[in-house]
Amino acid sequence: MQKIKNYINGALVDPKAGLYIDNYNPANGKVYSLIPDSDTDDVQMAVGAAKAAFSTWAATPKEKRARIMLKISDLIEKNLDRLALAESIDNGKPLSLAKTVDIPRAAANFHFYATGILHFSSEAHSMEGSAINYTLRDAVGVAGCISPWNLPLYLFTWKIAPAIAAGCTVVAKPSEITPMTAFLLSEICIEAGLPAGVLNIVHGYGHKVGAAITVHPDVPLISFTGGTKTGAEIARVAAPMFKKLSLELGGKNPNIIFADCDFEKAVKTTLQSSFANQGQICLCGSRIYIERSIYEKFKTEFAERTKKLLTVGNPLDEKTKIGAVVSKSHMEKILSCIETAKQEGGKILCGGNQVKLEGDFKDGYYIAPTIIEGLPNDCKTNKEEIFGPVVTIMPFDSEQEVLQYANSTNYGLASIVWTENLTKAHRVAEKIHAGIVWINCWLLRDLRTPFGGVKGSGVGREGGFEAFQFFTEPKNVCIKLN
Ligand code: TXE
Repeated sequence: MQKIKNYINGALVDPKAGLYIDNYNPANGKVYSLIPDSDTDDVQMAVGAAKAAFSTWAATPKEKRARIMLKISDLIEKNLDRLALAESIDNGKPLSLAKTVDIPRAAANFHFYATGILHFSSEAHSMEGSAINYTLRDAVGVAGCISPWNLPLYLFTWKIAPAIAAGCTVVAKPSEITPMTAFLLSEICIEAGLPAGVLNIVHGYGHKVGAAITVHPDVPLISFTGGTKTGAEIARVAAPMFKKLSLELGGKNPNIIFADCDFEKAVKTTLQSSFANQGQICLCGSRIYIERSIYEKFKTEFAERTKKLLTVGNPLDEKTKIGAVVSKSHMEKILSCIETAKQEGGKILCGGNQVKLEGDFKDGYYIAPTIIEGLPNDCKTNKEEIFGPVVTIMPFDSEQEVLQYANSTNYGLASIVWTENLTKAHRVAEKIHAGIVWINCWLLRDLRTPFGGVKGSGVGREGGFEAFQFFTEPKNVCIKLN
């Protein structure tokens, strides 16, 4: 049974206490590897290595930092098939999705930030001949990066890349549910010649390793993506220590479909935005609002294609569109949410059940893509994040009504608007409370744009040069000229 290792001070090492956690393959419900059950001693070692490496790495010319990061990006691309297979086995997502989204995006993250740092500049302000001010942006120090299981390597590198590009060193913790590609990234960093201590990866439980990173006095900054509850816990610990915080949390995103939409595009993309990655993307459009005049037509077409096209199966089979959800407990959580929806008066249009596959996959964690109608907008199902292949649909009669629905949750991460009316598109976008509004598209990402949500979807922005501002501290120097 493969035992993966921590990556500390440039070496692959076992956890000091020699304890391990079972790592399950969600496709068949079997343990297929072991991950370190690390603790505060391992975190201490990692922070020590990151601290020792910081001053040299921060002083390394950005061209050199960029060169090493571009090598990492190239090696991720070169190892695409191996990384995609590992991602699919670890997470349960279709292999085709890991190959086309997760792993290419991990390479792009390193490439984008390696090149971006070469153009990151700050400002100078002249005081009409009496003084000059200039702003330096120094790397903050040791960055704590904690990431979730839904897009394992994609989100792990989304934090690490800007941090090391900006000159920080990193102690990173992937989710204990999907550690494999983070481990393979360690091997890639060694091969790319990343100096020891610049990136340290400590595997293990959130309440042990994640909590130890969060509370460590030598880690002045935490970048976190995960559940809103955990984000609140991290903020509770980090705030009194005045740490810089970026919290990328959950979402309950509205997908608003006006009658004047491009119907075919709206249906096709809504299949994606509802069920990609088994609905385990914080950006999925899980609340679908359809203008009443096309409600029946859209609902019928959407349900038909969901049943016909979105085959649930072995994630490694190229035909599979819906793989396994990430864990047994998460499957049970999603099934209980579907039960709640029924109790709240929801009518299941399709799905609503666990899928039992045959043979090797009989113990896997599969849920049929589920569409629920007939719920009131203010019910629990329409308020809380389910994070699975489950969407609700309902009609609306006016722009005002649908905006009230859209803005009615404690989340505000993303939203989708379908209309061919330009004025309406901009007017609606301006009124939606969210960090991102996609118009006639979904998950189209320009990495230069700020990324993050409002309300319970988090605080701070990652992405683009906002990420460099997060991982550096501005220092203003003012010189008197006479
Ligand atoms: O997240 P957790 P989980 C949502 C989604 C999901 C829920 C829980 O609704 O059902 O969050 O998912 C580490 N101190 N999203 O359990 O627990 C943990 O080990 C420090 C949305 O995966 O938040 C893991 O590495 N770290 C989200 C990471 O935090 C702690 C994507 C995330 O785990 C910790 C994922 C602690 N006390 C889930 N406790 C998105 N926005 O994309 C746990 N961790």
